[in-house]
Amino acid sequence: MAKKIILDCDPGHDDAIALLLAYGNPEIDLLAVTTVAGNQTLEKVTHNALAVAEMAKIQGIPFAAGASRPLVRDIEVAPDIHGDSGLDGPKLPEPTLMLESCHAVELIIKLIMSHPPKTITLVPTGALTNIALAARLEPRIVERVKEVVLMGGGYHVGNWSAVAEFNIKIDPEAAHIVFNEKWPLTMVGLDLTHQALATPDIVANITEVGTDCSQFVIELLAFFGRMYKQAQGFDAPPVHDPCAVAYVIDPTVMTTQRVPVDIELTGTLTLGMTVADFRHPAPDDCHTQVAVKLDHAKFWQLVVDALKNIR
Ligand SMILES: [Ca+2]
Repeated sequence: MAKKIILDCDPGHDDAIALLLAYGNPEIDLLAVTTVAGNQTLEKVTHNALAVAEMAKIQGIPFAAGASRPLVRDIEVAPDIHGDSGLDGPKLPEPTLMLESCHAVELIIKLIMSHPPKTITLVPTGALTNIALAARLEPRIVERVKEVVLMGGGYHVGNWSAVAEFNIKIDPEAAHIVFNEKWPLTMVGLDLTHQALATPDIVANITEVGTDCSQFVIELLAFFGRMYKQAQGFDAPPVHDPCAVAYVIDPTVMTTQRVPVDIELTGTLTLGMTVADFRHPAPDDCHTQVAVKLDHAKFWQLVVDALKNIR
């Protein structure tokens, strides 16, 4: 049976690829796409999500816009990685898909409460603002979702500070809520996603698919690669967000380790750090795990296969 997910994202080059992977993989039933301010403003990332839908000819899946800023802090965006539009590089098609009139948080709650318990996986690939708001507005969703598989954080590495990753750092209070609710939570953090490099052989494999969508992905990766080289010195860009979707499709695409994780909210140098406590074996009630080692070939094959399915 296909795995039902809600993708909560801020496209964003890697979010766009995550969306294409979710849509193009037959084992995923994409119930909805919701957006949150992050890589760019809510208006821009929502436009980008709809433009990706247009590119992939996605129809019949609801898209809804969510939070336009973090819970407590001022909005921070990432033009040094994603450009002024949030999805610089390819020419974006003009969207024709209409947004849902409701807020993303309402849509998330409605879907979870109207489906059988433990059937929906939340896949956040941006700041956790919408997910935190949903958990506070309708606490029953916490027991009802199957699991949360998020891209964010890092147990040994940061990118927006020495120890904090962007999605967590820009809304640490939301992350604190989401990591402390007792749903099963898998953190696909930078430790894992820095292994998901779009190396030249991968780019060649995607080029070979030979569709409009694969060409779109090539142009995304070209821009993303230039920015990652410039901003962080990577020779090939780490393609973070599709890793979370890939884990839902096939958990054997990565190894994981159960470990308690909490979010630093008061550190002078460590705000937004995902603090993983590896000192002891994980306690029985530990509901969090972190992604450790990626099967690079298997991961990229999932992406290529999904692109082949989108015509
Ligand atoms: Ca993202």
